[in-house]
Amino acid sequence: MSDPSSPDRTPDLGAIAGLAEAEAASQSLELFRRMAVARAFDEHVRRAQMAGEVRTLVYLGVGQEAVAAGLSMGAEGSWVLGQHRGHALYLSFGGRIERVIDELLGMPSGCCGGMGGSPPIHDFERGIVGHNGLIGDQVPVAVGMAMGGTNRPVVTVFGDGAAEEDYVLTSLGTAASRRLPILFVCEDNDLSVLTPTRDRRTWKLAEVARGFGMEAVDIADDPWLVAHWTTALMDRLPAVINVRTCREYWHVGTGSDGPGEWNRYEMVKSRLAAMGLGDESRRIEREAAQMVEARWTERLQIRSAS
Ligand SMILES: Cc1ncc(C[n+]2csc(CCOP(=O)(O)OP(=O)(O)O)c2C)c(N)n1
Ligand SMILES: [Mg+2]
Repeated sequence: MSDPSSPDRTPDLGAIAGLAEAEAASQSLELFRRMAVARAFDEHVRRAQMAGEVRTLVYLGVGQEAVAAGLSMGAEGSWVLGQHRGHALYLSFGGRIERVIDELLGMPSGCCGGMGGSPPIHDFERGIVGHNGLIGDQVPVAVGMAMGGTNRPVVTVFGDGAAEEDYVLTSLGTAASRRLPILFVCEDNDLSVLTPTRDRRTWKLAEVARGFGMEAVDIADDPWLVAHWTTALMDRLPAVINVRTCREYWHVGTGSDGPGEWNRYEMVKSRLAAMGLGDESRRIEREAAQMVEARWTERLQIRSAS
């Protein structure tokens, strides 16, 4: 029986040599910009919650931002339906930042009127649908959208825990049988709350998907690799991408159990430096942090004045 946790949980799973180096510098820097904005955002949310400015429950995706960044580079213009840990997905797909800040600050101008908090953040005009908290339920909803016929492809993102829900597995089967235009992306951090995959199941999602007759890949969260497979598979839907990634903070809230198994963000920065893009990436990182800080300050002032 295969062990889904090991030895596949490596930062090099599925690596394709020369992929990053073959990419145009502007694309690589945009990929990193999306990661930097998402990371600066969630680090700010963490500090804001610790300072008492954000009171709602927050699901931080620090460590996992390469998945949304890579995916958004290859699936621009799609409907995207994510799960509760969705700030990076929202921002990478072009969700308006003030609407999510206002939501987390409990303001009526937030994307859910300040009543929903972290999971249901959405920006329908940009094709981003939020989550209601029932793990994996976005997957059958996304399949329904693809079945109903939309003017754009559908992408749905879910966790490795959600992959075990009966309605997620039957949704994969339905999409495979009907050849629906949908990309399933499992953001596989190896954890369902605190339970690692090896204590929950023996099977691998990519193998199950292939059994249903869909193309599927199992890769690490190298953002160039995620973008590569997203672009390739968008022409061959339905398909599944299982992405091994690492969560740096607790399931919910701001706590930490120490560093993840690998630090993709630092790895990407080192790679950019080796490609001669170190100065640009440092500038992008600085500007991302400044933009995030400025927007939070502005929204807090609006909240105080109202
Ligand atoms: C149907 C359902 N069952 C259980 C829960 C409780 N629950 C909330 S998050 C979670 C774990 C989800 O793990 P995963 O899908 O891997 O996402 P991650 O938190 O790792 O991003 C569980 C079991 C729930 N919200 N909905
Ligand atoms: Mg998980």
